[in-house]
Formats: sequence, structure tokens, C-alpha cells
Amino acid sequence: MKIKKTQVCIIGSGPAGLLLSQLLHNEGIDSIILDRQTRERIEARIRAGVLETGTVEALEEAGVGDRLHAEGLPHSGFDLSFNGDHHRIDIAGLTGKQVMVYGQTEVTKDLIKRRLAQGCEIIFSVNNVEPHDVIQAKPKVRYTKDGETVEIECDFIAGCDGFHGVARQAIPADILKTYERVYPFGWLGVLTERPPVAEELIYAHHERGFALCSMRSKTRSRYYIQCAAEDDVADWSDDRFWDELVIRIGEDTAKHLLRGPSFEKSIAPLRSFVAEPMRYGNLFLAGDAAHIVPPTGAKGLNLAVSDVRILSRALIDFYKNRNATYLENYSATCLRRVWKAERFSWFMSTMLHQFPDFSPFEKKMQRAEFDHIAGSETASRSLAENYAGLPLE
Ligand code: RFL
Ligand code: PHB
Repeated sequence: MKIKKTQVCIIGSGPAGLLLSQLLHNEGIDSIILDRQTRERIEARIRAGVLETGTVEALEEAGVGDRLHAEGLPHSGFDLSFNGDHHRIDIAGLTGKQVMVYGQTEVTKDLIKRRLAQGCEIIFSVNNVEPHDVIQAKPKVRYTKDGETVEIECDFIAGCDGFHGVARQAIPADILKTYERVYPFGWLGVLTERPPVAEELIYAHHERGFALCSMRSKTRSRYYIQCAAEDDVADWSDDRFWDELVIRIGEDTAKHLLRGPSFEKSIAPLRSFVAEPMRYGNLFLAGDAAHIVPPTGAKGLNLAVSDVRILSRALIDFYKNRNATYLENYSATCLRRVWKAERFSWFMSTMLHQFPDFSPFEKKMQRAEFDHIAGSETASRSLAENYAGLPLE
């Protein structure tokens, strides 16, 4: 069996794994990244679009801030719409912060390019990845590639392999506790090469279901509508999608909508999920491997980045000062922040979607939430603070 050695073996070449590798490299710590997908598949995934200030800072620290600042769109607010009534959340005015609209696809491309240029070993298209001896001083990760079995000896394993990864499974069932809520609907998302309908994002509650107007650039728009969980993308022609979006965002807004052919169309399920603890021995989980939020608060990618900031600091302190305190506190530190983001994402999702089993009372509660936010600067500020991103610790 072929043997490789590194300090930190990272499973998963998504934003969490790539950023972790880069932040460690900045301090002279070596890592190898494994991913079961090809580079092409990873760079083609269309996912999140809104970066918190802290995420932008972490990407700058990682040395990939140039294109982000040249092409990203700073946003200082967004629109909440409820059955045609509007309330602008003035993020900048209420918090002094902005968010940046820049696609996760671009973040991933920038990080892969930089890591490879610096000679990092990212091994794509691997199979049968298995963490071993995770509670021993020298844990190992075994995988196969092109028929050959390889073992990586390391000090630490970072499980950055997303919700469907293998790292979380290495934590024994009697230690791992999971919390989950599956929402009874999905999001149908469309990308089109047309300027966005408005300068800022619009989150819309409508009797026929939620809608979101987002963007990737001044010429490329990203739209979502709530659909049935069991819907098939094939049932949604472009015309059917646009007609439904127009109804949900209302005629006044839709006057400015430029319809175009979709070049990406997919349905994502909505889920809230947390796995505790996020550390077992020398195995550390980060990002979607440990938790999932419904996308309504734009928190998924940002949470992955904040985990990695906390983990990289802990590992750096261990290697530089032989201080393991931050590693020991990793799970508790992350989970405090994770649960707050779970709360916010659940709250936004609950206020803005149509739930098939909601009673007239619960529908009145949704309206009252909107009215409360629209009528109270304090409530608006609370929402803006969460949206712009809570402090790291
Ligand atoms: P990722 O991006 O899922 O990366 C995990 C990587 O691990 C690899 N992998 C394995 N490698 C080796 N062996 C195995 N056994 C492996 N299993 C998996 C995968 O190939 C992949 O490359 O996790 P990470 O880095 O934690 O980043 C998290 C973010 O990607 C995620 O939170 C967000 O994209 C969530 N999310 C969205 N968030 C938003 O804020 N706004 C959105 O609009 C939004 N849309 C989405 C999303 C997530 C989706 N998923 C997970 C299916 C849409 C979708 C479809
Ligand atoms: C996106 O642009 O993909 C996006 C933006 C905001 C969200 C979710 C997704 O809350």
C-alpha cells in the first residue's frame, strides 16, 4: 500500500476544505485535500451567492480577494415583500456592515487555482475514503484511486466533505447526536444571462409560495421559487417558471423583469440539521459535514467559512505554541454560533414560505412577524445583524 504523509488531511474540496488548506498554508502548515469529484464537476456547482463581511475578510486573508472585489457586488440592503407590501432592510444603516454578492462557484474556482499554483496536493476523483484511528495520535485516511489503495498518515483529519460525506460517520453512534428538521417543500432555482430585476435582493412571501430574486452580476440573475418537494425539474418549463415568478413578486416589480433562457435549473430540498459534537479525537468536522441550514438566510456557505476560521486558528495555535486549548474548545465554540444561524435560517424560512399544514392562526403569525419587523427599527436591526453575520465568537 502506498503511504503519504501530511500534517492535516482534509476530506472535501468545497469552500470549507479549500479555505482551511489555504489558511493553514499561510502559516506554514501542510495539508492534502481529497475529493471524490473531478475538478470540473466541483467548479460547475451552482450554490450560494451572498457573502458576509467576515467571509470576505477570510477570503482576503486567503489571498483570493482581488477578483472578489473587482467582480463582486457590495449590497447595503434588501427588500422583504409580504403579499405585495414592502419593507427594506437597510443593512448598512442598521449595522454599519455590507454583504457581498459573489457566487460560491467563483469562490471555489479562485481557491482551487491558488492552492494548485502553490503546489498543494488536491487529489480529485478518489474513491472509498475512510478515516481510521481518529482517536489515536496519528490518525490515517485511506482511499483508492485508479485501482490503487493509498494511506495518508497525519496529525489531524478535517471532515469538510459536506452533508453526504463519510467523516461524520467516523463518530460512533453513541457519541454523535443529530438534530433535524426537513421542510415540506423545495426551491426551484434558475440562472439566466439577463440583468437582475432590481438592484437589491427581494425575498417575497406570497399566497402561492416564496420567491427570491438574486443575482450573480449586473448581467446575470438568479431566481428561486418555492416548489413541491416531489416536483421534477422537467415539469418546470422556462415559461412556467417566469409566469409563476411574476405572480409571486407582483406586477409592479415584475415590470422590470427581463425573462431569458435558463442555463441552469435545479431543485434543492430544504433542511435544518446539526451534528454534535463537531470534534471526535483528532477528527474535526466543518461546514455542511456538521450542519445544514435552509438557504433562506443565506447562511450555509458563511457558516462553513466561520467554522474554518475557528479551526484554522486552533490548529495554528497548536502547531505554533503547542497549545491545544482552542482545539479542545472547537466544537463548543462553533456550535454556539451554528445554533444562532440555525435559528435565524429557520425563522426566515418559517416567516416567508407557505407550509401545507399551517392553520389560519399560524398564517396570522407569519403576517404579524412581517408587520413587527416593518414597524420596528429594533426588530429590523436584529434581522439585519443576523443577515450581515454575527461575530465569530
Ligand atoms: P460542500 O460544498 O458540499 O463540499 C464538500 C466536498 O466534499 C466532497 N465529498 C467527498 N470527498 C471525498 N470523499 C467523500 N466521501 C466525499 N463526500 C463528499 C464533495 O464532492 C464536495 O466537493 O461543503 P462545504 O465546503 O462545507 O460548503 C458548504 C456550502 O457548499 C453550502 O453550505 C452551501 O452551498 C449551501 N447551499 C446554499 N447556501 C446558501 O447560502 N445559499 C444557497 O443558495 C445555497 N444553495 C446549497 C445550495 C447547497 C446545496 N447542496 C448541498 C446540495 C444548493 C444546493 C444544491
Ligand atoms: C443566491 O443568490 O443563490 C442566494 C441568495 C440569497 C439567499 C439564498 C441564495 O438567501
